[in-house]
Amino acid sequence: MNTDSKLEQLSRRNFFKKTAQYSVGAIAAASVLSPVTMRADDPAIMEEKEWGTTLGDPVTKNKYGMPSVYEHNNTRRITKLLSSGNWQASIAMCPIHEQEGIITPNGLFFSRSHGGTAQIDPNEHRLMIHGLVEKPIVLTMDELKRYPSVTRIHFIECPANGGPEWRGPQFNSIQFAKGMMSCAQWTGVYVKTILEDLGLKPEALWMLAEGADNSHMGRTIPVDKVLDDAMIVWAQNGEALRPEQGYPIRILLPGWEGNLCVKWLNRLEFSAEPFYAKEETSKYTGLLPSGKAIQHFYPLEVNSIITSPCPEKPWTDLKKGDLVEIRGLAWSGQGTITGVDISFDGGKNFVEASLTGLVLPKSWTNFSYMYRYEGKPLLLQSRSRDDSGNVQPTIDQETAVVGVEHVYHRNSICTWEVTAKGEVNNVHIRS
Ligand SMILES: Nc1nc2c(c(=O)[nH]1)N[C@H]1C(S)=C(S)[C@@H](COP(=O)(O)O)O[C@H]1N2
Ligand SMILES: [Mo]
Repeated sequence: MNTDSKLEQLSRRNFFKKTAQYSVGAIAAASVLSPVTMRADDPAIMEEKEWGTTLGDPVTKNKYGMPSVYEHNNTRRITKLLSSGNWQASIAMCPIHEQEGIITPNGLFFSRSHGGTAQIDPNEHRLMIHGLVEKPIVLTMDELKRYPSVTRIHFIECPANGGPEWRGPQFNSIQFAKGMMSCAQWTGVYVKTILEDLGLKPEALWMLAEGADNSHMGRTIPVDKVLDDAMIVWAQNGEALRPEQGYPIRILLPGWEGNLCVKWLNRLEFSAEPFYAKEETSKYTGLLPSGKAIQHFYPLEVNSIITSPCPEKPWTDLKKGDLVEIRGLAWSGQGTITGVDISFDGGKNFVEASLTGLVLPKSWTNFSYMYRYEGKPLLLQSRSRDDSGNVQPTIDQETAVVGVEHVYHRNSICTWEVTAKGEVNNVHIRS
């Protein structure tokens, strides 16, 4: 059998399987989609507009291009509720409801720092690599960039993303409830490549990464992860890192807690024993209902969120019978997304969404489902799975294991309540 007919058979099989599962307002995959009402007599098409009758801006206007002024609402956002009393040790949340595709524009990447955004002169900056290596070294930024480079797409997520909501919804906003994450294409060098040159001693089991910013934030990372896929990155989406992301360099631990990805990186120290930075002994652990805590849990679990509709993108303009695309993001720090299911009734029944665009390990992945709007109240959910066999848990499943004092690593299924008017609210479903 040739590949084409095999594919055809497969898709037919999926088609029948899916149509059998379809419930409320679902669209058969083979039907012709016509999401807009046909209208060929819109007079706006005939109007002569100002931008068509006068000259546009000269190319000298923006040496560094900016978004259209009409996109002024698409910004990072801050709230006093998520700052520790000052705007230096704080967080600016990513507008993930405006996200198209899987690459977050650099100016919208979420930004979290403990001591403000350092403005570093790259000529003055150095990276020291020392401890249990044969050949300790201090590198300038130019020297670092002489090592062979790699380019990879990965998300960064603060493990506290969604953390304020363990006990119940706090924000009727996707940006504040889930915007402590972003995804970018990173360019840099694998730490293992540099270590081949420097020679890692066999006793080395841990690596301390430390930043040059005011917080001098340090995190200790198991050497296995370092030798797997840890990168020192200097570029983000085709240009130098932004200051907010750690210019001139940061460490990237794909799929692991965002706080391990030390920005403004200037020291890596290899050791036999973990050298815990002071915040690591009390913070970044997982408190369990028993009173015990998990000290080491670094990879972020399988997760997903519907970005359209959401509280910021309601369905209030839709009419009964309209076709609408449900869109969202799925990601896992433990592998590649293999599928996403959508529920309209708070998790009782599910149908399968399609994954659209690039499907990459430890990266955001887009999903889509065409839905016939019925103007009825819904409890919308997405549930993702990955190729390590993980399935996104319900709130009950998650809290049964980790309780509600846990703060970090919240990955349970989110629910949007869609009202009869098409408004969207952040709600929690518990049995
Ligand atoms: N040097 C340094 N690195 C740091 C931090 C910091 O305050 N200082 N914050 C960490 C935290 S808590 C997170 S979640 C990520 C956020 O990365 P971003 O600001 O690029 O989104 O950076 C981490 N790296
Ligand atoms: Mo964080």
